[in-house]
Amino acid sequence: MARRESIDPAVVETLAKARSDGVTTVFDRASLTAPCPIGHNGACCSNCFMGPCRLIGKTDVGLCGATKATVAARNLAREIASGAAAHSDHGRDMALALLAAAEGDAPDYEIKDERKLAKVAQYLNVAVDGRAKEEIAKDVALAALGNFTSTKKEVDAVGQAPPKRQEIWRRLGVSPRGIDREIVEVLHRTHVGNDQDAEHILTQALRCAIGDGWGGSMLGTDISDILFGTPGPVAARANLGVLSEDEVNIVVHGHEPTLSEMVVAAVNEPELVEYARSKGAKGINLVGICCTANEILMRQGVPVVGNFLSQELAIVTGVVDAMVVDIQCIMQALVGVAEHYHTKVITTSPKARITGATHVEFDEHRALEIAREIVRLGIDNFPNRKEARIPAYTNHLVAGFSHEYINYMQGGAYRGSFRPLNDSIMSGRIRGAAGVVGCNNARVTQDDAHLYVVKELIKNDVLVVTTGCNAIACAKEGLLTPEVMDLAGPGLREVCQTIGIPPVLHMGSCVDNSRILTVLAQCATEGGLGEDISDLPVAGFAPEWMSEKALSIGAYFVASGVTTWMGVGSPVSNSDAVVNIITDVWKEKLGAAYYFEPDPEKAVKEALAHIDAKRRALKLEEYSPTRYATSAGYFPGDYLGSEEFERASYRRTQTA
Ligand code: BF8
Repeated sequence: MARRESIDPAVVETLAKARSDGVTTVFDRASLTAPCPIGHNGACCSNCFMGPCRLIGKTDVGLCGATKATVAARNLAREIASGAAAHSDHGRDMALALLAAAEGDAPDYEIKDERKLAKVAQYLNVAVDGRAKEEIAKDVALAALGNFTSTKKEVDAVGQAPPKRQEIWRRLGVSPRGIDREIVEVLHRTHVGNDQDAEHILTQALRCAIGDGWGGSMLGTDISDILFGTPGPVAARANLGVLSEDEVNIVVHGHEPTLSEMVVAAVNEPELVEYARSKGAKGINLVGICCTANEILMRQGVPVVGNFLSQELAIVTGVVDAMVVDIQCIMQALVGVAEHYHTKVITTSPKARITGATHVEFDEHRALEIAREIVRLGIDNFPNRKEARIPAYTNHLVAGFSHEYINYMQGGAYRGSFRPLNDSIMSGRIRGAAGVVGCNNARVTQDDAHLYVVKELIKNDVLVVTTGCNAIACAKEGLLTPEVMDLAGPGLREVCQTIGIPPVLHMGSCVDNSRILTVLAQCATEGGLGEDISDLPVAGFAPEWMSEKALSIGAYFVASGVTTWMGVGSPVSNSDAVVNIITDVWKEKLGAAYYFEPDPEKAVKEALAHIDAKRRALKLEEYSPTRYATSAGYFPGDYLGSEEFERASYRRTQTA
């Protein structure tokens, strides 16, 4: 039986259109090209030109003598470094934008959130009293940039972690000294003939990943909040049905909010709306894909077209007049797909061009002017539309759960804290919490594992926080709404109803996984759940990961004390020694393990057992699914009985 490609009906419908249009997409290429069986599990070493050496069969060392363990560890370390570089370079760009804004060189940006500015100033040791916000912002930007190139013992941002975690990092020698430095050191150590002890190599990979999560990514998130506002709940819609038949559709795709926020401003300008009308359109419809979508969804409520595997299909609808891309997760194939339709693919980053695309280079000093130019290109392209078909699928969602808002919603402006959440976990109303994040991967059914993991967790009273492409999968399925309470276990449901939140909280883009770190740090220091993140009954998941960024995120979750299950397959399974290091050895050293488990059902089972073990270690009430919210069988609202609940519960697709 052929593998099911996606469980998203909008994707299935549009994929059929692509095929009847003679257009090839990632789904077809996944059938045509199998993953390289040697590189896939860490058996290939291409670190010098004596190779690549294939450590398979009777060959268990490379020409230089590098063992299976060294090769698998070096490959994983390099992948983590690349992911950390991507997130952190994004963070650096946000710091440069803040600097330009503070110095008056980027007139279209402003310091929107002064409270956040003061908070970031505090952890970067920047004085605030009696100073103008521009002065503070300039010093914050310079201090942030200094964290990348720091020559100190450790970067300032790491001070956000619970004290006990910081001690562990110092003891193990993994506290990052400079965000850039740790990335460079991974590349240096993994050069031929250098660090050749798998555990030692992977210790440096941890240091690099911590520099990403608690450094580059955290700075990226925090500075975005300063410039564009800290998110609070917003309602929006998701899936291919958000595209419009009679308006100019501009799709922003990529990761950085600097340009996309300006596009939001431009499409609302009356002159441009009028210009769109002059071309026969009813208006301008701005929508997003991947993490730049998450950024402007979280702050502006801009609708989301889809996640990673939906990007080509947006063009296949025939109604995308401009697809505006910046950095990361943008398929080169977009240009070829666009040739079959009328879409203009516009690259904008000085760091990322695609042969055949139109390039309009973004410059934060002229941000709005460039955004207007890009929008005009889309409008000019509207009359070129040919045959179009938009699948009639959208779902409602609520997003915008920054850690600041989660704090606020548990007591308001004056009494906000993590106390109610901690209390709910301690009493067993909530069994634990999980971060479910990460990509789509064309080797597995799109969104299937994502939705299975999330639905199983909330059914078992585990509160879910989500980011990245998992968040978009949840949005498309309607899981980011209070209506989904029917699928939550009774204790979790009661808590969510009391606070007025869905059981699945959208916390933002992949860089915003740093928000999850902040929530974990606050839960650990609030009291009652131990003193460190590794004491908490929590788990991490990336059920459909594919990018190096996902590996870095997984590694910094583990380094922070969160046992994490990555789906799809293992990039290190060629070496039992490396598998042992990242699971048992790291569990011993860091209090958390890094698992690669392709079976999501097994992963959820293991994670629930892990959460229960953490509860026992904290001597908390034993979790019982029937203790809470069962008084006379009454649930406020029109909820399902247990039989219907079982029937409505998500069944994972069986794939052959
Ligand atoms: O940074 S989840 S496919 S879009 S890498 Fe990319 Fe993966 Fe999606 Fe966002 Ni994150």
